[in-house]
Amino acid sequence: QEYTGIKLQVLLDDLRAQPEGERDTVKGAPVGQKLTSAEVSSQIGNRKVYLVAATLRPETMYGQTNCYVGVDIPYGVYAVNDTEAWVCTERAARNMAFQGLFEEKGVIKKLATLKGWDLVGVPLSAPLSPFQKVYTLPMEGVSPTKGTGVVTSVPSDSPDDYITLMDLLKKAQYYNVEKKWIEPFLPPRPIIRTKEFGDLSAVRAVEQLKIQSQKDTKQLADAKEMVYKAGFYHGVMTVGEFAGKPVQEAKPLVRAELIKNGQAFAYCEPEGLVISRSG
Ligand code: ZZB
Repeated sequence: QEYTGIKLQVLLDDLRAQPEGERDTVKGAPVGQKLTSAEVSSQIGNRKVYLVAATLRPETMYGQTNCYVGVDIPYGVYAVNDTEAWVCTERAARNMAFQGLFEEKGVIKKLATLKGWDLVGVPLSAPLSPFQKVYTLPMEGVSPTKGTGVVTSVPSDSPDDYITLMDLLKKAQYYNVEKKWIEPFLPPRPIIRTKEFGDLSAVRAVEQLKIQSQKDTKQLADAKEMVYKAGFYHGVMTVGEFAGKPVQEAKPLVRAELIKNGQAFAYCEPEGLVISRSG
C-alpha cells in the first residue's frame, strides 16, 4: 500500500504561549502540556515537530480541518535528523527507518513517548489547508496498526472524519474537547464534485446512510467505499491549483507538489506484514 505521509507542523510557539489556565481547561488532559514540558523539550531541542499522517488521498489536503489521534494509542517523537522530529507509532517509525526516511537507515531514535491524549488540542499547520491553524482531536476508530496512527481529517470527503467532528461537537464535554477547536471549521467547505454526491460527498453519504455517530462502523465502512469510488472515478477538483481537473489527474500532481515542497513523503506499508508488531 503506497501512502503519502503528510507533515502537519506542531505550532510549538503557539502552544507555549497559551496561558496556563487555558491549557488546563480540558479535564484530565492539560492541553499539549507534555509536548512542551521541560523533559520532552530538552530531548526535542531545536527540532521542528510534525505529526505525520498517512493518506491515500493527497488531493483532498485542500479540505483539512483538523487531525485525529487515538487517545489511548502510544505515540513516539522520533528524530528524523537534527532539525526535524516526527510523531507517529513505533511500528510506523520502524517502517520509515527501513525506507530510508531517517538519517540513519534502519535505525530509530526515539526522543519521547506520548499518549494520544497528550496531543489532543495541540495546534498544527496543515499543508494546503485554507486554515492557518488546525487542532488535534480524538477519534475512536483510529487503528494503531495502520499507517502512522495519525489521521488527517477532511470532513468534506471522508464520512468518518465528518461524523466524528459532529460527535465531538455534540458531546464536547464527554469527549473532553473544546468547541473552539471544531466550530470555526464547520460546515465543511467543498473541494471535489462528484456526480453521485455533489459538492460535499461525505456529508451526503452520511445523510443517505443515516449515520448517527462514529459508532455506526458498518455503515461508515460502506460510506467510505462509496465516497472513495465516487471521488476516484467521477470526482472533479473545485479548488486549488488543479481546479477543473479530474481527481485521477490531480492526485499525482498534488502529491508531487507536496513532496517537492518538503511537506510530504512517500510511505509504504508492507501488506500482510502488519500483524506482528502492534501499537
Ligand atoms: C485523508 C482522507 C481524505 C482520507 C478523504 C480518506 C478520505 P484505507 O483505504 O483503509 O487504507 N486512515 C489512515 N490511517 C488510519 C488509521 N491508522 N486509522 C484509521 N484511519 C486511518 O484508508 C486510508 C484512509 O484511512 C486514509 O486516507 C486516512 O484518511 C484513513 F477524503 O486521509 B484518508 C472516502 C475516504 N476519503
